[in-house]
Amino acid sequence: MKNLRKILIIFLLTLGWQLTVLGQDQPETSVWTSSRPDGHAPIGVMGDHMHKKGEWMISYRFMNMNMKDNYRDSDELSDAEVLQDFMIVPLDMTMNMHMFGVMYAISDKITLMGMLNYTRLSMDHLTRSGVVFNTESSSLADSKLTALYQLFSKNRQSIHLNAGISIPTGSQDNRDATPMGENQKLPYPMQIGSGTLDFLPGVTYLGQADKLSWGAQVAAVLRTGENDEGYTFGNKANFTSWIAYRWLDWVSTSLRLNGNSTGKIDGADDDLNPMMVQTANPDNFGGEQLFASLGANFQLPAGVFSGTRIGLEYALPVYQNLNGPQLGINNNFTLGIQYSF
Ligand SMILES: [Cu+2]
Repeated sequence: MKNLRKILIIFLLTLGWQLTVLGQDQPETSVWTSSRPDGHAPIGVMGDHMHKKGEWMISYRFMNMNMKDNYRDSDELSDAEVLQDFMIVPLDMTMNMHMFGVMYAISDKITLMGMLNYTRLSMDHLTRSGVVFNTESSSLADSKLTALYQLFSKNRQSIHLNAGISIPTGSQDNRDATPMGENQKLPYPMQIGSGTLDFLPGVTYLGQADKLSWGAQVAAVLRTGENDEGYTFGNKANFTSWIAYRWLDWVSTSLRLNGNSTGKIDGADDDLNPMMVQTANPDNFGGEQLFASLGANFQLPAGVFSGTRIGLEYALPVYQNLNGPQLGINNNFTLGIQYSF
């Protein structure tokens, strides 16, 4: 909780920084507008913007996340240290996600959003006897349906509520060959779906000046019930805030902070042996992380490419305090393309 407080303080400081920017230049319009490159948040933020009544948007995002090095609290552990307690140490993990999104505004105040996600995971391990092995899993992940409801839009600032659900379309019975044998149940981080119906509440704040823009979002993942394997992933709180600068009519760059706090796994999958490897122990999940990212948004010129945007974002961890041993995140890259009509 002490670290959660630290994340909150950083978040509030950046929000304060953003609000001081507010009075600096004179507005050319009085309402917040999405029709500028930074009219959409950095591409890693979901549900950041609304659409005008009758407008559609389709999007595709590719996300690559690399995990490396084991942590207990904020201390990095060597492979040998982890192998004192477990037969196997995870060395690194890669997550590749293909996310397909649709947005449609049923009114100026309500935008609906749906998201499908295909995920591929790969993890490398080392055993006490020195054998290196890899496991992989891939499937459709959980699907999301969200309604965005505008509460406020005045003086080039806007606030909307995010009300979403996550439908458990992802698998929790991924298997692969391990030194234990063929077709073994893979540990929790290699499972792609939560297996539970999850609620996704949030609030998003956006503001604009002539060259600058900023925003903040507080969001949560609240799990309900227990999945078929007998466990529930931890709830998650996420805080993010960003600032962007519009260099030209078609390009903006952004700086973003993103902090999260996640709980441990509740319950356990009886097919997994928690003594074998850290990733099979429900206690070695969750913690607090803070990331800083650099991003760029491009709004392609009118004509053939009218309504098309491209966004890039690269994030690095600033702080990680993990219930461990647990693999930390090394970097995260997102590339997205959006088309509105
Ligand atoms: Cu959109």
